[in-house]
Amino acid sequence: MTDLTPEQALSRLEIETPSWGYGDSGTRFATFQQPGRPRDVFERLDDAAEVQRLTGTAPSVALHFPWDQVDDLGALRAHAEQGGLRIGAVNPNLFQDPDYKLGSITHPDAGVRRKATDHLLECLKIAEELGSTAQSLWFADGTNYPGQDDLVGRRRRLLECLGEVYAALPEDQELLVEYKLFEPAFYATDLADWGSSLLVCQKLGERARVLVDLGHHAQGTNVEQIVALLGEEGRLGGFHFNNRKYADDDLIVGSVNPFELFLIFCELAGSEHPIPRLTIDQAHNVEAKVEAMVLSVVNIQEAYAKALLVDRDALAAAQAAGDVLAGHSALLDAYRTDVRPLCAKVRAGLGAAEDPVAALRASGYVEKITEERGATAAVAGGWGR
Ligand code: RM4
Ligand code: MN
Ligand code: MN
Repeated sequence: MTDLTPEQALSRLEIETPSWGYGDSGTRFATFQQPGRPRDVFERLDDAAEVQRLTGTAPSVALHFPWDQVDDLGALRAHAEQGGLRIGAVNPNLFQDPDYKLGSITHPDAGVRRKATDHLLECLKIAEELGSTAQSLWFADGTNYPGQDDLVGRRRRLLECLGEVYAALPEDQELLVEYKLFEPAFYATDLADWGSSLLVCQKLGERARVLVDLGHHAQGTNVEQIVALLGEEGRLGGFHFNNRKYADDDLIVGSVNPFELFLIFCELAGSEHPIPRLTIDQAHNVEAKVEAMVLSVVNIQEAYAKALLVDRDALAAAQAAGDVLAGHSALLDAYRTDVRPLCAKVRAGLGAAEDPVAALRASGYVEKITEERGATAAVAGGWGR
């Protein structure tokens, strides 16, 4: 738990935004291109820099490879730094190449596993060049039918490949291992839950930790309890923030279930461990992308602000006395506080906007990028670009 005042703690909050959250994304059915959408990773960084300018709390950008591949990584890094940004986690993409139809690091064919492992190894080098300190791994690997492949065999292949990657992991990088209940595989996902990721991390070593994506659980799962347990084990590597109603909906964080977000931050704010890497992982399919990102950052700021206001002494006293509803009230009192003035003050202190959404709308930024980058293209594009 922090000794800082809520204002000081809030000023230090850092959210990583995802390059792929600025580019095109779609559903299984369609991708609707937006006017002013970035045409390449440099323009995605420009949008991220605008989000940082408005919020003061989004100083790093997670990248996805090969979506964000460029010939000159040095130029990419310099472009980020010119925009006041750092490169955040590197996310290797092992789910779009046709070779990965039946899996990547779990694939029954050793040649495909080699190719997948080589991409992971290449991403270690990419991260070094970009000054990134994390590999954020999500695997689409899984099977659709009972009998399609051997479950134990797949597990062994996964561990063998990740063992090779971990052995090559530079000292200043960590490995974040994400899990997801289902999709794209529907019968058995190889890393389906926090337990299967945690076991992998424990086998690999101390710099391997679990990444929690809020949209990757069964309905009703108590995510804040997962956060508490992983934190206690020292294995909470970070988050992919978003919100969901049904599955991995990738909606704006805090839009559907702000109370869950608050409870997650209560665990983080009350923990003895430092706040882990906080990344947004969203797909803005129909909403304005830059504004959606700004709103996401603001929602996270507000959830954290409320969590920092929890009267911890009152909470502990109520819990020790077995006073169920006094403990519950300690949380509700904080949750019901209007923290918008506090967040506005903190942002102003950071040189950002008191009201970032209003400031974005007034700034003409979206009109400017629409003018520069062109309006909607006629042909629908792919994901992440
Ligand atoms: C997955 C998962 C990954 C993200 C991709 C785009 O569902 O959340 O973290 O990189 O989507
Ligand atoms: Mn994710
Ligand atoms: Mn996801």
